[in-house]
Amino acid sequence: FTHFDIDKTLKSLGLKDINEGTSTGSHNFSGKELLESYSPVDGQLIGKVAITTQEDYDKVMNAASKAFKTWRTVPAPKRGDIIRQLGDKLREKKEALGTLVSYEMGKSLQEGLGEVQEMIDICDFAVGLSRQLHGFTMHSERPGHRMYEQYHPLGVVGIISAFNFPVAVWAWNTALAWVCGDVCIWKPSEKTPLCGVACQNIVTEVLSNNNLPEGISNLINGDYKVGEFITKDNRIPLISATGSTRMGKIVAQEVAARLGKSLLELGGNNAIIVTPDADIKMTVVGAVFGAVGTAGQRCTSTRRLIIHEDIYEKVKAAIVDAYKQLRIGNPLDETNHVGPLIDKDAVKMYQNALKQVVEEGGNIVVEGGVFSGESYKSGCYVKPAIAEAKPAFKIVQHETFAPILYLLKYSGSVDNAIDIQNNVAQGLSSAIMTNNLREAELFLSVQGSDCGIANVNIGTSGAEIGGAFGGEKDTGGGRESGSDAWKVYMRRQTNTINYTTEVPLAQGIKFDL
Ligand code: UN1
Repeated sequence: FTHFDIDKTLKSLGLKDINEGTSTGSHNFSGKELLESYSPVDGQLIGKVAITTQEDYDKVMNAASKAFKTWRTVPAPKRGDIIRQLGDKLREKKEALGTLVSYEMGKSLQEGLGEVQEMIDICDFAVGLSRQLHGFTMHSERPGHRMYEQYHPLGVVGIISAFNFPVAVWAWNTALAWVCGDVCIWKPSEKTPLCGVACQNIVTEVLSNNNLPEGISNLINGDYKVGEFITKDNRIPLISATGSTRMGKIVAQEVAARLGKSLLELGGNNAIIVTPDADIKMTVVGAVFGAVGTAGQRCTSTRRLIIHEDIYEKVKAAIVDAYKQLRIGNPLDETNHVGPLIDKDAVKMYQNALKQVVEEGGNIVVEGGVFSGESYKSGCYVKPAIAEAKPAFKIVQHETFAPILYLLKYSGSVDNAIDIQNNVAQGLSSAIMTNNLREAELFLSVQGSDCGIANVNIGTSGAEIGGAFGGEKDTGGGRESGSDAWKVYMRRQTNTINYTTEVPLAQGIKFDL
């Protein structure tokens, strides 16, 4: 493909040539152990990033703590203006950053650009929010007293993010944390470290243009051992972690052991219920994009279709037909729908899941497989597959980060489909396809979906930033992004002020001295 020049992209994002080693943003840790980043697109080494040592971390933490003392005194709307500038910079860099996301992570260029758009959107949201960090006032029971609550910045916020959204998840967290007056330390996935450095470079430029301390934004790199620097550090009141349920359970325990707060956004096992009143055309678009978009590596990817028996064969035929039109290949080629999986371990997990569903009695209706040959030489390109399965299969209960869609059949009323849908450990995203108002409302009611996201007549993936994003049960319970998700990044203080010359006690207690 000719329209894509990796060197130009890397340069415009401030990333140096391969082999030179890349500094951790503005902190130059050269001469250290290096993390290598290989593209799943073509298997090439893209760059190397220094792994953060304990000594480096101490420096980062000191810079962050110091920067917090300055940043928290900047009025929130002024902090919002810095985020506005970040949004402007991201608009400028959208093409380059979207291209890097696509090349380092493997999602289609459209989706890479879409991810940068999500960053821009959350910046815009945060700018408005910077004038709306509201608390309540309440009436005191005591005469001459005023009561109100206010929100103060928390301090240093730790962010752990996953490879599948290598830049947007950072932005969802930082844009809010920064307008709230916090400073951030980010550990991106060790599978997408260059995206991390690119973002750090962008924000460092904005901070330096405004003479602000660079410790407002910090980047550390490495695997879970580097993650432990922040999860176990009691100077960090909040850890926001996105990734697998396995990772989240470890992080939650480490953070809880020191009574820190955690915001967890973990695995999903998202289903679309297709009722006899569904619009089949809409169902196909929602389900196919949900299942194969980002090669099935979104935490909101559609994993299960729960279809009523009366329309089961019809829906199955339409979906199988749509799969025939999918083009799998280089994600930077815009005619392709689906790019590679992140790495060869992910390919193994995909293969194991397909083996397991057959062993448990499932029936493959769209055959999987790994592509080989020159255009697929990274070994990470797989065929999106579909299997007919039973809700209770172990593999159907499990989140496999790959384009595998399970077809499940239900009979009777929509309650039965809702039961199947809810009967998994995860609770992130869910959807119903129906033109029947009663079914739709039931699905959204207290007896309906138990997920953090429940949609009608759209799929499970592709949430907008304006809503709170996250889910229940094994998904971890956290909410990021829009609505009032900002509150977790601040500490609430209740204030009572007495403007009389008496000191009456609450609850009418007499205490005469
Ligand atoms: C994720 O997969 O980690 O709703 C988040 C969506 C995206 C976010 C996915 N906006 O699919």
